[in-house]
Amino acid sequence: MPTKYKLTYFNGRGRAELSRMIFNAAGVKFEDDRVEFSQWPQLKAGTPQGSLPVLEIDGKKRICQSFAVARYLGREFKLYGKGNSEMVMVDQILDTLLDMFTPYVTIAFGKDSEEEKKKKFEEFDTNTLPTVLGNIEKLVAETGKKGFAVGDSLTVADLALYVYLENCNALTKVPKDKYPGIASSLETTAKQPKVAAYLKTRQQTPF
Ligand SMILES: N[C@@H](CCC(=O)N[C@@H](CS)C(=O)NCC(=O)O)C(=O)O
Repeated sequence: MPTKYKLTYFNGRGRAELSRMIFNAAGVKFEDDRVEFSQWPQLKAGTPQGSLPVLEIDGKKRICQSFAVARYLGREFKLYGKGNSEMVMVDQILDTLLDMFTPYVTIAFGKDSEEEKKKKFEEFDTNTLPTVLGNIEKLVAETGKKGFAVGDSLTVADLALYVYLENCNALTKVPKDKYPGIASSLETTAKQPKVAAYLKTRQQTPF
């Protein structure tokens, strides 16, 4: 019997989209369980850490923390690099993306006025984004080949670059002359047949 996966999250890309992309890139079926905000107060206490996403495996084992879930799936489906030296490159790219996503979420979901948020997003685009892209570009230059971020085949690093740049409204803010490795990874990832099919048919949500 194939393993039964259920991924529970809200109806948005957010912190679950990387795992959804991994399932789709690997061609592995899963239940894409999306809960309404109105259901959440009743469900919260029953989750391992009071937060989503949660991955349930065969109706028993439950895993929380979005990056732990993505890493688990990436390793299960052989999308996490070949050997420890590629795996640590994938890890570094994922953790560097958090250096960008964490401040972005703080602005987007913070209590500032719209005017204040606009200023903070400008500051994000001027400082945070180029710093993170510069750091990731150096990592990609170390081991990326054939348009992939790490090694010579698709990994969770490529999928995470696509998902988290999209989440930070930055997919179009990666000029090829400045960040050739990242720009190539984004292009190569979107062209993978299973990923392309998913991107075409997935639910469209604002976040
Ligand atoms: N570090 C956690 C953060 C999880 C998290 O904050 N999830 C949010 C949605 S993006 C949530 O569950 N919010 C509802 C709540 O905290 O009650 C992860 O990456 O999974």
